[in-house]
Amino acid sequence: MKPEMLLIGGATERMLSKMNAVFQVHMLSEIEDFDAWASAHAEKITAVATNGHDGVKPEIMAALPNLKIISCYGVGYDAIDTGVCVARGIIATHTPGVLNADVANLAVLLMLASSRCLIRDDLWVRSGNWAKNGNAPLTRSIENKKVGILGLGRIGAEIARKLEVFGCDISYHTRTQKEVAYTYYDDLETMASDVDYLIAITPGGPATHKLINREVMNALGSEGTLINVARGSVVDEQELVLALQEGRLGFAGLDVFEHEPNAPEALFEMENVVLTPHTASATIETRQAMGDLTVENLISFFENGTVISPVPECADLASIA
Ligand code: NAP
Ligand code: 8YV
Repeated sequence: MKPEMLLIGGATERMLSKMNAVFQVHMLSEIEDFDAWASAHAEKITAVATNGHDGVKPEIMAALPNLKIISCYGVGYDAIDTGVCVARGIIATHTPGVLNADVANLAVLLMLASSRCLIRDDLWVRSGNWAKNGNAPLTRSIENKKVGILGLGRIGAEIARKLEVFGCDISYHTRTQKEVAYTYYDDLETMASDVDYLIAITPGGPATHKLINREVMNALGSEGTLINVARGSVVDEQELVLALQEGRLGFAGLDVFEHEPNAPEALFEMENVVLTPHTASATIETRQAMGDLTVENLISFFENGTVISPVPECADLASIA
């Protein structure tokens, strides 16, 4: 008898074929009446696979009395209540490390695209503006600029390392100072007032909720650029729109938003803003590595009781599994 699992959200063909080989997979997207499905199957579900966006809703957690493992396709797991996991002895796993390079690449891409006005200049050529009106206005260089990174973990450190190539002067803000050569700020607003670019790459959740508020954006200023590859919740989005509209903040490169898949329409017309649809890790190579790790965590748990990459809150549970 294969163990039974619930798949929340999508999965690649590669993930599905590996999951189907080991598990009987129930797909939430195909369940029309959840309560009816739950009364027939919920007791047999011991595993859930999900992603950073969907997480596991409280009512689904509550409906699965024998859940033992939640495997998240993504490093950020703010949509999974780890307090409930620990209390119920459920191990949550995620996909740290394998996406660092591509997420960092998108942060650098957003910096370059916003400072070099990539979208405007692409349109300049396509629209015939070049031939009609001549050269596009000059843009700004990222060379030797001051960059403040909010969150210097696995990905933040990779962003810093990549920006060294551009001669950037790197500083960072985290709750605890790291053993690195970059300048540490224990106050985010002070760092924002000292830098040209502020890059957010922390986890989401209550501890980082709207850390980038009106004061921080004002401190970054009318020549400053905000890059957000963390979570929409880290930035006060209403204040972001106002700051850009009123010219208190100069530029923004945004991969994540408060109410995905929606982004504030006010941003759509802004030439000083570059938007991507939460695609920092969305390369074929990185998504394959994330998918493999997501499935390997599940299989490892059922084969030998261990997991490869538990979330920190569940590390103790994982070691006694
Ligand atoms: P990580 O290694 O755990 O690093 C998190 C960093 O954030 C640490 O330096 C941590 O330092 C800092 N931090 C946490 N809470 C903070 C707070 N309240 N104030 C200031 N700093 C805080 O995580 P990671 O692997 O780099 O991933 C970071 C996050 O990036 C993920 O959780 C996810 O939300 C986001 N992400 C987004 C995408 C995307 O597609 N856009 C892709 C991957 C990841 P301290 O603990 O010392 O504060
Ligand atoms: C994913 C992410 O796109 O890893 C993360 O935290 O935000 C992205 O890599 C997300 O998990 C949705 O699957």
